[in-house]
Amino acid sequence: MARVLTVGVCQMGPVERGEGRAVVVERLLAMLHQAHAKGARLVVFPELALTTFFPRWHMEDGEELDSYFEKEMPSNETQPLFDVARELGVGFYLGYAEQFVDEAGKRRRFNTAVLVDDAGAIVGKYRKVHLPGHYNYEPERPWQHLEKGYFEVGDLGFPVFPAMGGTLGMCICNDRRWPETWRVMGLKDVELVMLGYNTPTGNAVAAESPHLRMFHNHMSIQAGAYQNGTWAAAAARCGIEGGVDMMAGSCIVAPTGEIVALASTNEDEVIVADCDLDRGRYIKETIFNFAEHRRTEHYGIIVEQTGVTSA
Ligand code: CDT
Repeated sequence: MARVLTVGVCQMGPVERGEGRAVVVERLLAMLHQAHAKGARLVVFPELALTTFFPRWHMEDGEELDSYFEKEMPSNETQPLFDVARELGVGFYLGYAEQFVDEAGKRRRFNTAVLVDDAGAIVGKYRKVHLPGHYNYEPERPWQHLEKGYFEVGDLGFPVFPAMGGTLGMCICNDRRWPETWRVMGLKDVELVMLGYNTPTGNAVAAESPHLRMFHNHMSIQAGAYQNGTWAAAAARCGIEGGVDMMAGSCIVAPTGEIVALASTNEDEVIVADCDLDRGRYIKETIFNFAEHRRTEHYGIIVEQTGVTSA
């Protein structure tokens, strides 16, 4: 019998600087209800979904920057998401800025996503590994991308979780462009990769058309899905936010690499697809049968070096 998980992707229009959590959570709840009405049992929200994409602004490490981080999950403000998830029986992926103090008394900050199941319990956590952008203010840029300055590199690897009847994995935005992200989860037999993204339609430092940037967005997700025989569900933040045009194009991709659901607007929108979690099995057993065909004796360089060397 087919293992069908109906998945919803909740694309979000802009959230402005300083906008409160309560308004954002109301929007997320409205989409959770819409997705449920369309039959979804699991939904994906964007990266840093609770606030504006604050790394586009340079902030001295003070009160404003601190205000974008969640000190607990759930909190008073986010608890309604967990309650409604339980009431409706709909799990969710939620991206947010995580802050805590570790055992050594050190403040830690990560770009994080949690997986909440249909009982409203956190069953998985992921911290973004591939942080794009730069560490310090760069005056020549039309907007900043200070993820490297504001977050630490994730320390949890790329775990997968048995949940919602399948094997589920997570990544965040820029991670989708790296084949290593997908292959590590592929080697753990992942069946659905969830991700949220905040991607400007323009390149801040080079000429690149919005069309090409959308092509790279979808190509990365489609290739990652196909080459690992997994579903992928990707939720965008879109529209003009903080004066920057953010890319839409939220999608659900089958293990064949085909886009089976695609957002058609530049604002809050829910798309849904029935995902047969066994759809990728034939891919995993034939063309990408890893045990049969991978040649790890030739792959050492992939983990031994980061940059390119010339002959
Ligand atoms: N949020 C995020 O990871 N965005 C990047 C754009 C980076 S441009 C410096 C992305 O890969 O979409």
